[in-house]
Amino acid sequence: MKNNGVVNGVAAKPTAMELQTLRCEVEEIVRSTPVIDIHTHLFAPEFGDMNLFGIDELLTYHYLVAEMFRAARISPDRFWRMSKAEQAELVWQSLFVEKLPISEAARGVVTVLSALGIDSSRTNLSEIRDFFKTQNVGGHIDRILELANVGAIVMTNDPFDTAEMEVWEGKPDIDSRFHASLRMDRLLNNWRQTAERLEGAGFGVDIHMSGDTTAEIRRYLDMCIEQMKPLYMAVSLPDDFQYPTGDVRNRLINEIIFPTAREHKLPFTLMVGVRRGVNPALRSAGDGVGRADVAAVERMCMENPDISFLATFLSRENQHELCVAARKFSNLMPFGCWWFLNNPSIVAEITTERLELLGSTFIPQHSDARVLEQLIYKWQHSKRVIADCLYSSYEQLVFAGRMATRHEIQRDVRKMFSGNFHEWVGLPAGISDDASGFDYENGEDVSSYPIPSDPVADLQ
Ligand code: RAT
Ligand code: ZN
Repeated sequence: MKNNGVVNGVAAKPTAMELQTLRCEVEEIVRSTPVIDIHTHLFAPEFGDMNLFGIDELLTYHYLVAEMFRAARISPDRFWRMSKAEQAELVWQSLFVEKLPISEAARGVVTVLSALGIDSSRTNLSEIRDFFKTQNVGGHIDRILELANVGAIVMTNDPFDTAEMEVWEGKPDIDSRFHASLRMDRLLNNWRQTAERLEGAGFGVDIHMSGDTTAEIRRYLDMCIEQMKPLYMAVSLPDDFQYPTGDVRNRLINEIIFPTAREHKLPFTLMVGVRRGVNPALRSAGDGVGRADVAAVERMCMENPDISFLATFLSRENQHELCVAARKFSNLMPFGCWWFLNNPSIVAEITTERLELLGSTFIPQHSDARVLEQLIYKWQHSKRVIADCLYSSYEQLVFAGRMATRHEIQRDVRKMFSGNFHEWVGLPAGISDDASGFDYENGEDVSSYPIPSDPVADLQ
């Protein structure tokens, strides 16, 4: 295209071939750009049994358990009395054998198995189990990260979980691809029990937040931060969350979370709109969604301009408002298509909306993986959609009169898949590389990171 698409002041019409080339380029760049997965429930291998992988874990993922209850007529009571192996067999039978696995979570298992060379239509569950049994943990993690093209992972670390804290107290030498985040749910959503727990552990804490309570909780968190070196603090919040109010959660946020965020330069991540235990009998599969008030987050951003916030909302209805809020507050970073939104149709809608309102200044996705191999499908599926949305943006730009160069596309994609987060959390050199290896100052690729040839493409 001549003159960058503009001839005599009029945008030149691109040829079909030019658009096809652009499309291929965008798809290839999105596929081959490594991501920092900014929110997962995965654990580094040093956490032993908490590091979940393998077919039985994949099949008993709570997204699939919820779908199984619709497909198989079994009572929750009976299901929860089964062993994990029996539960996995029931999920396999009801969602993969008796039906085609067309839901997003079920298709995800098919994607994972295909990536590992297993044809799920011809292989029975015991053969699949044999495959996973023969994998060596270290090599398996490397292979999965390479297939998913994930360079770094942020775990969800609960400072109020006894088993997890025992691991941290042993000062493990954590696999450098895994980073911590400090999850505040038990503090902010379960204050009474957490206060009692801290009191039991010898901290001067009382449920009325009197005396030294604030200082004592801060002392505990400072110790955890010293141990875990988290990249951010995070909380999931209900759909009726409000700020500011005088309730205990608001007090804890103002008196503990914000001062801690300031002192340690930690962003605060808000995941808003979950309705926990809508159907408690389904346990972890029983949570639901509700439309939340984005203005509560706006007020937090407004009152705390020196704190960086990451935010994701669970309700589809909140997505547009979140984009508008981010336009008003540059200390707010929208991220991810969370949980019930992580379906191609909704990812497409949200990503397009964000590109239109925010350009490349957001983080399009996180995996929320709980089982290692889920990284493959969550990223492969999302990246396809994100590539489509990005291509549409660049195509419209061409029609407006500007062709994007390969370098410019790479710059955008790298920012969205790692650079924006990297900057947000101030990931210091040395903790981990920016997986993209991109030098934002000079616009050069200075990566020494081993970027797999084209792992996702190989799967398609
Ligand atoms: O997506 C999920 O797996 C949910 O169960 C939640 O864990 C959610 O992502 C959260 O972090 O609260
Ligand atoms: Zn999560």
